[in-house]
Amino acid sequence: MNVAAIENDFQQKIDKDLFIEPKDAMPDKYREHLIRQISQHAHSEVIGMQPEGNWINRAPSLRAKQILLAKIQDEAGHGLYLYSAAETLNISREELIAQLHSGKAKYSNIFNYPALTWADIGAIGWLVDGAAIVNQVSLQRTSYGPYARAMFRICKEESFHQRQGYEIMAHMMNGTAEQKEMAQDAMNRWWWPSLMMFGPHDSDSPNSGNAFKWKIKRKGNDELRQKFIDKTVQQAEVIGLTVPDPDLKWNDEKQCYDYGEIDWDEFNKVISGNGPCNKQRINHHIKYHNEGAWVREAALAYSQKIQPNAI
Ligand code: FAQ
Repeated sequence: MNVAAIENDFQQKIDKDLFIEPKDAMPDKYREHLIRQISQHAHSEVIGMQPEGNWINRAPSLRAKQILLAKIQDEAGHGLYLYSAAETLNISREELIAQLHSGKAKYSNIFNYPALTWADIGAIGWLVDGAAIVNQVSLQRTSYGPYARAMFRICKEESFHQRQGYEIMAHMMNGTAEQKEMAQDAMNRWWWPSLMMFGPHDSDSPNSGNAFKWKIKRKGNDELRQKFIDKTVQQAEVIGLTVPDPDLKWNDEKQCYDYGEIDWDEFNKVISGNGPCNKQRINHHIKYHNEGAWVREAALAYSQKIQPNAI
């Protein structure tokens, strides 16, 4: 088949809402688009373990520590599902990690902020996982089969993550004046970066055109952000937290909240490597990746011993 015939056949499958599977013919640009998005998603899950990992030894109770440990392990598992999905597109794990280390591949803006207090662990679970779920539920219907299937498994776990974060915030808002202040301070610092997680406005989103044509994205950045705001503002009200946006107002006509302008200069600074923790996050990943080289070598040697013909 020539290139035009392959593209035609491929687009027909997409238009019929059929999944594209690894062995199906696909345009190079679709493959590259997916590698970019899925690998960035995988890197986000793994780098996202760092701000929370910093609190395992300081969790305020054994129960809190067990929950946090389980959540962070889930994030590692999400990274593994997603790296495996990306590898079906004919790129190796080593190449994916090299792209992360060189800065070619991005990861979510949100993980370049520090987790300063225990309330930040609540805010991360509630707001960051909450934003991630809204995005990932819509990706369950993405057109690439392995990515969509990974999303089903991930969404089930993310909803536990969101609830454990909300529980921490609710608990603190029921506590002393200092605890309430700590929870509000975490809300103030994590709210705007969480809104940025959905990416630039649709009008400034260069990847959205092809993403919609190929049904990689089912909903736009702005629609998902709005959905997140509408459900989260109500949750904040229930526990007495104030959303740090003076322009936030219910719009009766549109039946959703109007909100203030996002600081896109800050977003661009953070995603181009100049946020508060970018260097720390990547240096940490490089250090432990290098220290873990012997584990990868041992696992490879073992798999070759039991399966001598395996590559
Ligand atoms: N951060 O043209 P668009 C989680 C970049 S998982 C950094 O709109 P697209 C779970 C974008 O890559 C969180 N960069 O791009 C957890 C592009 O640059 P490029 C991760 C961003 O792909 C919780 C440029 O801006 N979730 O949190 C961001 O169509 C707690 C233009 O943007 C996913 O990755 C950003 N927020 O739409 C784990 C979901 N937004 O690549 C641990 C899957 C945009 O051309 C602890 N990804 N950029 O150089 C997606 O749905 C999409 O990729 C979007 C961006 C919506 C993020």
